[in-house]
Amino acid sequence: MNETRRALLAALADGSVPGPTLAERLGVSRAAVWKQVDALREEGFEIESGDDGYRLVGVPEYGAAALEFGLDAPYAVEYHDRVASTNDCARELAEEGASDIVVVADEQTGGRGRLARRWTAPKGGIWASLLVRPRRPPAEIPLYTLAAAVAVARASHEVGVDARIKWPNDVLVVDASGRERKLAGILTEMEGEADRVSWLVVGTGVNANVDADDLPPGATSLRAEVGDVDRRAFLQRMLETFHELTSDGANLDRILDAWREHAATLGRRVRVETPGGVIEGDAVDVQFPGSLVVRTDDGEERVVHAGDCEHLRPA
Ligand code: BT5
Repeated sequence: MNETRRALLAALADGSVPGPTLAERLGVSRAAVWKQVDALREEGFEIESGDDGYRLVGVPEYGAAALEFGLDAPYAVEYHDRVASTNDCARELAEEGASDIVVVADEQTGGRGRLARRWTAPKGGIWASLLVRPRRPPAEIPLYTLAAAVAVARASHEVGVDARIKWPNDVLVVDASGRERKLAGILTEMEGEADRVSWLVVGTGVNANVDADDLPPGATSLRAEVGDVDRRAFLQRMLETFHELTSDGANLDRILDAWREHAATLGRRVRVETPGGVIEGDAVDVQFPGSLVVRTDDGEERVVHAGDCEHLRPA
């Protein structure tokens, strides 16, 4: 969105404003104000013009301008109806030098999971990849992935879905019989040198307003759990939580506390496939920078940095 349009929306957020006042505040001509009002109407904003000036009466359901409007986090939005993978778009933007931008799509035709797995991403989901450049060493990046999982869990709670996190970053819904279904997944990609990240892309996929039948077996959606949600509000909430947990100067340890609050894995018997072999035992904690602590049957505590985790029934 261009700066004038953004400023215009911000000015209209508080109520009616006469055209001349808008022109003055924005430092543009009255004709330029009309032009931007027209452009906003075309994007789906409902703006009435009456005796007391212009008034914003409706915000579009989804899209770049809708997502940026009222977002309490310093991210710009790039929106596509359909794209291969929002992570690929965000990587391209990274290579062009961009930052603090989230690429959002209604549908992905080549969605990616971790380790070259496929991610099914039909229309109606929340498919979003945030590009940031944290001034942190690459070793701390797992914390950012955990923060994204916390962001999904919190936004889910707000729409009435008791979502829990499976280490490191699958978001699940557990039913009364203990069966787990995957609601969301996160794919983090980065480039950097040993002591500093150059760019980081956190790609989050949430099965939002999607039929469970259109997803792989073992998946669920917000629609299946509670009915359709306001994707704009949900994604804004996610971005705000992520920013709050990771903004520069923030104490990154609190990400771990927030993660523990929503964890499904802690206290469970787990089997983790790591690059170095399989580890089985009880998951006792998560520790900086996002590693899982597993107590094996011989009483030893193993610290697992990466791997695929399976929840087992209690031994
Ligand atoms: C993940 O991988 O869970 C990471 C998914 C990240 C998706 C987002 S969407 C926005 C951004 N753009 C992208 O291209 N990707 C990111 P992983 O832990 O490897 O899980 C992948 C596995 O989950 C697959 O092998 C399937 O078994 C299952 N799966 C695929 N699509 C799913 C879906 N929509 N919901 C639930 N499970 C799914």
